[in-house]
Amino acid sequence: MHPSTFATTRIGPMIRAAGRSPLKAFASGLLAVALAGVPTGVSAQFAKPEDAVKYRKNALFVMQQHFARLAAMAQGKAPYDAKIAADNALVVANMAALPWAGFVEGTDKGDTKAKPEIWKDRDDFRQLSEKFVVEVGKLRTASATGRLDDLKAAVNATAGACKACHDEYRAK
Ligand code: ASC
Repeated sequence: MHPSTFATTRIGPMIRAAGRSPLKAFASGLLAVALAGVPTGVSAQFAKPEDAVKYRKNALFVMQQHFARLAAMAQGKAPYDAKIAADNALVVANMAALPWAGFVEGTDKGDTKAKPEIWKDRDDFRQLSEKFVVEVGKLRTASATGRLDDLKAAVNATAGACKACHDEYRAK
């Protein structure tokens, strides 16, 4: 689904249906979009191969920055704060859907550590990315319990899913 279609279908009716307060309806529409997150069908289009490489690297980078905040809490390097944990896990969960579209055929060249094996073992790579997305979903749930032990377990499982893919498919 195109992002603008998504926004129109979600926010549009809410605004129109709101006789009493369009502003309130708009706010709740935005909230609905935020909670719904990135639509699972969304994927970027790339004008050139370098854009696909840049896209996946940047998506992974942003995701990592937010995962690092969770990892710091899990490792006792930052104070545990349930609200900050939940906020960061939400960003990670949304970002987790994005990088995979950037692994376009023929983009094992250039400024990338992606190994050619990704395109030889497509199914395995997809399974690892799907496993990762599942772990990130659990991470989001764990971040909302308010228990540091839950966060620790989910951070470890997620890091394991990161590593499983890196070990096979990312050059050193
Ligand atoms: C991180 C990070 C990764 C994973 C991986 C887990 O924080 O940037 O790539 O965890 O190191 O082994």
